[in-house]
Amino acid sequence: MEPDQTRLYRMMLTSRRLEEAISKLWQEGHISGEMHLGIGEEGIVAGVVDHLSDGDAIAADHRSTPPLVMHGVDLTGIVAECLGSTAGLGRGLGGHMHLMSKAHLAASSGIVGSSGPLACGFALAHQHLRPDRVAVAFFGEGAMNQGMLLESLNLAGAWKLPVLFVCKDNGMAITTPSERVTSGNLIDRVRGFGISAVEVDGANVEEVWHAAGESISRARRRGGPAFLLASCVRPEGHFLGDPLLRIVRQPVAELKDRLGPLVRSAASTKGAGVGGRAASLGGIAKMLSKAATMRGQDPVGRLRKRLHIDRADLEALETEVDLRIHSAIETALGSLQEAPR
Ligand SMILES: Cc1ncc(C[n+]2csc(CCOP(=O)(O)OP(=O)(O)O)c2C)c(N)n1
Repeated sequence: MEPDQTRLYRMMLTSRRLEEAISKLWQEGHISGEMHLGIGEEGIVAGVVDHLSDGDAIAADHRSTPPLVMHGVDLTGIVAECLGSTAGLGRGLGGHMHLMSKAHLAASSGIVGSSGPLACGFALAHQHLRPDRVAVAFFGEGAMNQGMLLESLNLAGAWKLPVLFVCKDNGMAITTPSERVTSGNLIDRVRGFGISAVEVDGANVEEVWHAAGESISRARRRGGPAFLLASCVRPEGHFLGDPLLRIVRQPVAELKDRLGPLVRSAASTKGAGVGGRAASLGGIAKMLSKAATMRGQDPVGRLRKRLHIDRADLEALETEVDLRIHSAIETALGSLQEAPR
């Protein structure tokens, strides 16, 4: 069986356009605090969520907008929650890192690794109450070094819980390259728990779709948990306003005020030795060049090029998505006036 490319594209584009609109609201000062986007992860999320239906559960991380959007949660409720409006999914109390919808069995948390135990809880309930339903946990590769996630893998394996663990691997946990803090190989680590583990190109939604489909249908047949390691790149860095990316995009303007402190710290006799400082600067340079090469890996753009669809139908689809997003943003902003906190 092959995926419905147009449906996947609609899911991914809706999430992308909504997050772009949320990014604009953040830049304009409508949203306070940090803002983590899932831009760049849409191929992974769509390839998994397309297999879910009513009664299946989602446990998401701090980048929870894409899974909730693609699982059919109300767009206005999501935006309103980001804005802190009482019309939000959690009455504006949780913000973007704590999006949830009881009706969709979807919840998220900013505590790194917590989607593991949350998904296991959903899956344990499924085993007792909804035997053919599954739970999906989304998390970054940084979470793979969190105790609670490893405990979840262990229990899921021991109890044959119907969970799909989806690790979105961008190789970086804020500014820590994951390879520096991760021992061994993640696929081997997970197989050590007796769980089937597969590696996929997360920018190729069809590849994710096939791998996720197999794992999810096995879990539905009581075949136990599975793990997907899906690579991705995130063009907006860790959060909006990421200083490393600002330097890549506007080196002259951004380095103007930073050059002095950088030179002073390099010349200082205190702190790490010359070798240690050179290694840190090398690490930063590596991160910058990685950020600069992110553009060719866009899952949405890659799928658009492969779509078998008439030009007019594609334009109609994109216009429809834009109108939907526009309406959600306007309604969410309007809710601030109607019921201010
Ligand atoms: C338990 C816990 N420790 C630390 C943090 C701070 N923190 C927020 S995001 C993040 C990095 C997570 O990296 P990863 O899991 O790879 O996800 P990514 O942000 O790259 O998507 C950290 C350390 C946190 N929120 N929770």
